Amino acid sequence: MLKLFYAPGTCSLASHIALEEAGADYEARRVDFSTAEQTKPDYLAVNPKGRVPALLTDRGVITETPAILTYIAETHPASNLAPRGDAFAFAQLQSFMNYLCSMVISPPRGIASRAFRARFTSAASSWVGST
Ligand SMILES: N[C@@H](CCC(=O)N[C@@H](CS)C(=O)NCC(=O)O)C(=O)O
Repeated sequence: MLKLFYAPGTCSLASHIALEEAGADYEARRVDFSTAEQTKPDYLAVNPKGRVPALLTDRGVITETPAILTYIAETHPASNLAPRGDAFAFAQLQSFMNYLCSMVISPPRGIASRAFRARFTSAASSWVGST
């Protein structure tokens, strides 16, 4: 069974949603940021980067949200979470996920910035409109 290491109010929500949408057989394991559990040896053994999300699979741990989302989509094809057999559409999906991860949640230009929010809204609208 898959095990998702997550913390409330973080980017791990995307992986959590994808697991639910896929109807995956998984267990959610909360990482307690209030005690800095992500910095403790037990969690660093799961993800040495000390961050969530991390997805434990039968072949090992996957980190980085785009990689986790792609894995969930590929292992649950019936859920149609990602386009299959269409290289361009798949690249567009990768493009958007990587944009979200590298720009939107990364300070100081991240979503907290008012100027960035306006640009993000415009970029997201055009992406959604193109699918
Ligand atoms: N590039 C990673 C980012 C992971 C990340 O930064 N996670 C944050 C929560 S959104 C975290 O775990 N922070 C822990 C900390 O700051 O100590 C991804 O895409 O999954």
